[in-house]
Amino acid sequence: MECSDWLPQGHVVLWTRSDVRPPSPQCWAGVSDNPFRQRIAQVFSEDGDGHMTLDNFLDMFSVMSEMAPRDLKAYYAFKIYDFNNDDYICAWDLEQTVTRLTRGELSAEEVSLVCEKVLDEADGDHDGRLSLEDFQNMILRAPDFLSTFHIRI
Ligand SMILES: [Ca+2]
Ligand SMILES: [Ca+2]
Repeated sequence: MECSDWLPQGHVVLWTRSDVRPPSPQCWAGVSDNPFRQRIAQVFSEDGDGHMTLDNFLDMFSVMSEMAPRDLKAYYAFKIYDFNNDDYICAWDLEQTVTRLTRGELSAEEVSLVCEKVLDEADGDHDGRLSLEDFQNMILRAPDFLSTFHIRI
């Protein structure tokens, strides 16, 4: 399993500590093949820059585990999709999200159509952007959302 293409340099060695059990290969596969891996690293790193400490790693893998409560996963998924870190998912954030999810297979018009539709359906208070509450309600209505969006957290 090749992880060095997304791991912050110099941090891989931490897993050689005997008191830390490395995540399963399946878990690594989910992250290293994830179009959001850069965002995930930013969200879980203390400096917001993708430089993760051992604690940050452990947090990340506990959120990604099957056992993590859905609300916790939703909270981190929200942070990951909030690209400009203003605590709302606006149309622009959604465009970044959809573009990554579809791995560039949609045209710009198709991407904005999808974003409009998501906003339309999920923007409960009609302020044109998704708050964490809007986002959580959307996930409640569509429980498959997190897995559909290829984020195994
Ligand atoms: Ca935002
Ligand atoms: Ca809203």
